[in-house]
Amino acid sequence: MQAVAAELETVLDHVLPADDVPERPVLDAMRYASLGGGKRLRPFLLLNAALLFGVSRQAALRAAAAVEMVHCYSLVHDDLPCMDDDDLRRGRPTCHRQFDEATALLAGDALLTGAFEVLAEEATHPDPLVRAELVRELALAAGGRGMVGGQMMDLLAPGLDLDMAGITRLQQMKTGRLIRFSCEAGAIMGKAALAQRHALAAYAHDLGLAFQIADDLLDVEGSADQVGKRVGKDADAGKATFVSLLGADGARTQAAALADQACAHLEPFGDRAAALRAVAGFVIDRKV
Ligand code: GRG
Repeated sequence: MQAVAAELETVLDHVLPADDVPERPVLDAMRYASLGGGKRLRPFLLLNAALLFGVSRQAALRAAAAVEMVHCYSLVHDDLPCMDDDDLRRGRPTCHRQFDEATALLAGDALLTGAFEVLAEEATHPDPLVRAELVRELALAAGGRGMVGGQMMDLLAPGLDLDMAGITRLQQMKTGRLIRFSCEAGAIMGKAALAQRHALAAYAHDLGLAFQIADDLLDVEGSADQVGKRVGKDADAGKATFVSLLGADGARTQAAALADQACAHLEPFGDRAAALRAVAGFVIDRKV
């Protein structure tokens, strides 16, 4: 993952504008929010899924940069005073703390739109139909029926009294859809057979839920120093989570079962999917 993170850094540095122009603060804020931090899980998934189908590494890294730009936008907006109102992200001041609220809002907007610019460029894929499908699928994953819809449910959650089915739906939209896009994008770029794409989508579905359960556990059991962001947020906000419904041990057992199930979906790819299998273990054992 560190090796992918280093490669991604170079691509992000290249695609993110850095001009000495009057509007420079927003460009600086975009770079601040997306360079030099994060686990780069989604880029790792995208790259390794793409490599299964012989996609060029450079092209896959561009699509990986696009998905990370959307992820970083979501973190910037999620941290704003009108959302979670957080001061710490990736172990550093949040974007609106480092700059100001308006600049952070605009930086998030520009990261989101910039992601589609990157996907639409020929260097990402020679086939315009593939580029169009990447754009459409990322829009679906990030929009009102995906991440944004999940975030809306999350804001409403303290008043919703969600059960397991409700929390699962919320999390699948809020974090799961972007993870699923990351895995499916590799199949789209490699023009994979539908069955192979479905196998990756099923893997991503289970991995995304395992990832979210681990996130809920870190929110309860981790420290801000360790995780790089404020913890205890869900309990403070009175939100039901996988941990509040299943208990910490029950949540750990469920995350492990989901990680195993995720790996089982990779069976058609044999040993070539070793990196994707390994990341399922990382996702549930992670400390950040
Ligand atoms: C504001 C439109 C909008 C959406 C925000 C994804 C999201 C929706 C908010 C993030 C808040 C959050 C802590 C969600 C829990 C799971 C999650 C996405 C954690 C952060 O992702 P990581 O752990 O972060 O991959 P790094 O920093 O490693 O990239």
